[in-house]
Amino acid sequence: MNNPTRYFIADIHLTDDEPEITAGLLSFLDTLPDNCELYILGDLFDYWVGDDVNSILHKQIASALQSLSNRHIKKYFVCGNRDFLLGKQYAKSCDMTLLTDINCLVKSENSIIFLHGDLLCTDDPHYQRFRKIMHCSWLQKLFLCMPLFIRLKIAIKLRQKSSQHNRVKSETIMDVNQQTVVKMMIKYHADIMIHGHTHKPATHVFLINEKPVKRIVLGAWHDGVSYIKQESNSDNIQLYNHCFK
Ligand code: LP5
Ligand code: MN
Repeated sequence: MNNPTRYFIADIHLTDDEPEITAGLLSFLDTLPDNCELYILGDLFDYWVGDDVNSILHKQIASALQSLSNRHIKKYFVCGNRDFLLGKQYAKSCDMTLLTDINCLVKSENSIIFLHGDLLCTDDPHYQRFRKIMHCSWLQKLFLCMPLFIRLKIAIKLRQKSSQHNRVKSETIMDVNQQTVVKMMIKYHADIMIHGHTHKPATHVFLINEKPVKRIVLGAWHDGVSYIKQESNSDNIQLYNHCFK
């Protein structure tokens, strides 16, 4: 069976305040070849407080993603720690499939596992506890019932708190835990792991049971494009980073 060419991106952090990032994403989408697949691994938006927001930015992105369907490009979305509330209604307006936190693409015997990446930061118990609370479905439902101005206030407060906390956390605490990576790769029989979140684009090669495996980390889009391309019907998978044109 023919596998399509696959593209992976994460951590675009779209916001009204940085139109050059939006423009960068829109031109990247234009360059995608027909019939490929696009996997968005979370933090597409800087924060998401509900599908009902309906801003110009949200509509512009939905329309750009939706129009990729005319070129038979399938879109998949894994939520990040900023946009975990992005729901079915918005996904439908983008003609994009919502995926679960951890996903596998099966190659011949092994697989590619992909996720946002925050689940791998297990040296940071404060964040993992915070994440569990944020993912409580009753709390999310309650939050989504609140008036928009209150939701926005809470999101801005959480962002401020997060920045304060991050300023005093060490780089190591905010990076992935290697044992967690290995455990997850073994569990999913993966020889390639793809994630974002840490904003540290790199390809790490290491051994699991004496077999070389790869962890490819996508970069954030603050200054340019970062994507992974897996060639159609091939094991060739590469990370690309370049400045916005
Ligand atoms: O996002 P980033 O890169 O700054 O840091 C992340 C972790 N921080 C977060 C928080 C998000 O940035 C906030 C997103 C808002 C989403 C919209 C609102 C939806 C609300 C839904 C309610 C159900 O994810 C950060 C990690 C870092 O990545 C690296 O991994 O360190 O983790 C933290 O900062 C968590 C703190 O360490 C602990 C929690 C502090 C929370 C304080 C609560 C204050 C309550 C105020 C409420 C009004
Ligand atoms: Mn993130």
